[in-house]
Amino acid sequence: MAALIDLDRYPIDRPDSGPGAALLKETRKTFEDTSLAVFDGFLQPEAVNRVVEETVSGVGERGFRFEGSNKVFLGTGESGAEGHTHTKATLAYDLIATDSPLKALYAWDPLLSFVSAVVGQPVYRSVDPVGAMTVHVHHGGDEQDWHFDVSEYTLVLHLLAPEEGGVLEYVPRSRSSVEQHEEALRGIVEGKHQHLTRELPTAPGALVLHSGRASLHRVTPVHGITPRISATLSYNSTPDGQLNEYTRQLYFGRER
Ligand SMILES: O=C(O)CCC(=O)C(=O)O
Ligand SMILES: [Fe+2]
Repeated sequence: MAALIDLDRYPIDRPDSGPGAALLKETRKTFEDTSLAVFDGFLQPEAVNRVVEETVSGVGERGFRFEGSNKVFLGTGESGAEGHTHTKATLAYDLIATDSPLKALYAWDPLLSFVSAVVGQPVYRSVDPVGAMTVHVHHGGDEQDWHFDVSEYTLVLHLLAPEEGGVLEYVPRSRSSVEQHEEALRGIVEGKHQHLTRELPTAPGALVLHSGRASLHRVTPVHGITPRISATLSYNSTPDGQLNEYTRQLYFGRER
């Protein structure tokens, strides 16, 4: 794993060691306060390059290009944030190479234990055959509009940064207020509540943990010739967590 992850900086495999325990303690606190945790330079540069290379060829051959708009509450068909679009190319889990570093990372139990310890409850990898872990490519002009995820927790790996844009905007634990007050959603979408919103530019090698089912988020429009590439690893607090057919059809062009 040391070839993939900077384990000196992030000793997630040694939670009982001094540095491992300190990292866990600090991350738990940050996640509790903000429902976010960001680890810059988590992936080794070599691993980042390898995944970018395999993605660029894979997406051309096997990727699915989605062009539409999100419904805010994914899977319910409910809308709310009109006027924004969602376009990107996605490589589904079953189309990512078996020997990809991404699959090794997702299968690595210390990472699962770390996520569980940070969020404060046992989590399970998604069992979705298509969407458990995916790679996303946003080209110039692409964006992903405001939404809540189907999955409870997500690890996002930043792999390639565009020249401009492609910022993850994230409104921590905003779901109940958005569900209860129509104007809360409108305010966020119209940028009136920017003080609530965290903004994370794409930083290749960074790992981001978020709770996307509880927190409204989006990826701002990408500009320039370099695409934005990211991977998402999904987790739930139940062992049977997966996407619904609506979401699979939307993002992968097939129901399973
Ligand atoms: O940063 C990304 O590419 C994915 C953003 C997102 O919607 C998510 O992680 O759920
Ligand atoms: Fe999301």
